[in-house]
Amino acid sequence: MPGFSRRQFAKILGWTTLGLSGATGARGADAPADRRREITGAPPGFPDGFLWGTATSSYQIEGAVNEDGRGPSIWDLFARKPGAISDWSTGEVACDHYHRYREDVQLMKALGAKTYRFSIAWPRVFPDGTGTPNPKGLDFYDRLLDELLAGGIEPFATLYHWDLPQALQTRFGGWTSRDTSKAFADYSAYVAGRLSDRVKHFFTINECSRTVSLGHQYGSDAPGLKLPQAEVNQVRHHIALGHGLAVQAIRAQARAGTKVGPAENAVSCIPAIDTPANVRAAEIAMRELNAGYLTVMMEGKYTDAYLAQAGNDAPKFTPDDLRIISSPVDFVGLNIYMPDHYVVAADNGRGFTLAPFPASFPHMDAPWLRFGPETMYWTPRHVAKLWNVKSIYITENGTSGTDQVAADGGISDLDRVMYLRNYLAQLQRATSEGVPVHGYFLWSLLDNFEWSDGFEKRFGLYRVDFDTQRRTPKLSASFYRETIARNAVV
Ligand code: GCO
Repeated sequence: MPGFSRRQFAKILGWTTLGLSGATGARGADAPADRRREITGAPPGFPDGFLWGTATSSYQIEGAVNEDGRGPSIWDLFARKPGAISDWSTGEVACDHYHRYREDVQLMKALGAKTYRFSIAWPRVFPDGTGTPNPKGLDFYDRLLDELLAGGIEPFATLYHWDLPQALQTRFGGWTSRDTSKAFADYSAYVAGRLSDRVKHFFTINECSRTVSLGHQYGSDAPGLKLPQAEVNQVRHHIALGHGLAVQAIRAQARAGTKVGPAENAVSCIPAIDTPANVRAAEIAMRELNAGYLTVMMEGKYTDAYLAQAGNDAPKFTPDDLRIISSPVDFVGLNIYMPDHYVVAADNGRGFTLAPFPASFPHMDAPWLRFGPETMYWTPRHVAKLWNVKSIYITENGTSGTDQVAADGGISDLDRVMYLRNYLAQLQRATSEGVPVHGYFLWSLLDNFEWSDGFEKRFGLYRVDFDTQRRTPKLSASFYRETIARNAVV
């Protein structure tokens, strides 16, 4: 290529320090941020100390549903209902992680991951939901934590990732009753008291919003209810209350320095075109459309518009409930997969309108999973700005794909690599502008039981053959290892 030095040429193509040298994987002191900028012109990557990890949840990977005194969860019963799961599977065995966790921690180490987000199965700890804890209920997590810490991987634990003890559903109607909010706080206090010697970060409830809508409104997730609107709103309130009570209970029981916050899939609102008026409109929309979740947790009140729209169906609550729900948190966890809305400023009393999606808007392997990487920039930016949040974790992000195993055994999941590269570039944009995102948990380490999609949707960096339980790294595992090693997307 006459006229260009190899380095200039690399810069034009956007190649990286590692691409130039042909090295694979090692970041080391020879690729500091300023050198990367000098060579590639790229932004300086992620902040030092950024926590890279993967995420999973108990019912989706553990299996062993009848071992060591575990009680049934609402998902055990729901998955057995004919037709509830598209391939008629259950999480009875899933990834058999309960027995293979040592191997799985090795997979995390092979990625160079610094952290891991997993969830604790409430029905292992309290098979009846409340009362006397199962003496063996935390043994598995004790072993897992020791293995993680020995491998230099920092554990982040979610207390509720939807596997409610069935006993509470039967006894109280689950989250339709505030007794479940209280039971959740008691369980959280017990777990935090026992595990906070090793777990320094707890997430209370994973995706309140999905458990409300799919579990209690549309019936496609456990417990499979289709409640009238007023009861749906009451369930939403009880779940938010459960979060707040758990925050307080953890603060009372855990060792000093333990941190706690929610892991929510906030409704994401993106300026349709990036103008100051649309950005402001997107912030207003973000606050309104999350009124029953993050907004009430952060502000301690339901917005006027939320209550007006709910009318007679508005949840019943006391001022004390709102104080509890808004107990101060140490961070906000955000599950970010797709853009929910593109927003345009409007002079309509609300301040915004939502632009309709054309049928041709791109999406990934699942119809719900729109491809809109900019949500990874705007969502944490809005959360930080609206509520002055000082610490954010991306608690989930990833995509399913139609992964195929080639004759040589390789899995060339280029669509997942493309998705991750673009979303992470937007996250890098956010952190380089000072949005306080401190870590990222890729969903997921392994292909797993994808709720009502059973094993038909695969989200893992590692393919799981569910007949043999063999794990095989996909191309995206190499991509993620490189990203972690460089602490940058280029
Ligand atoms: C959710 C859950 C995960 C899913 C993942 C992919 O957000 O639905 O937290 O359990 O498996 O999001 O759909």
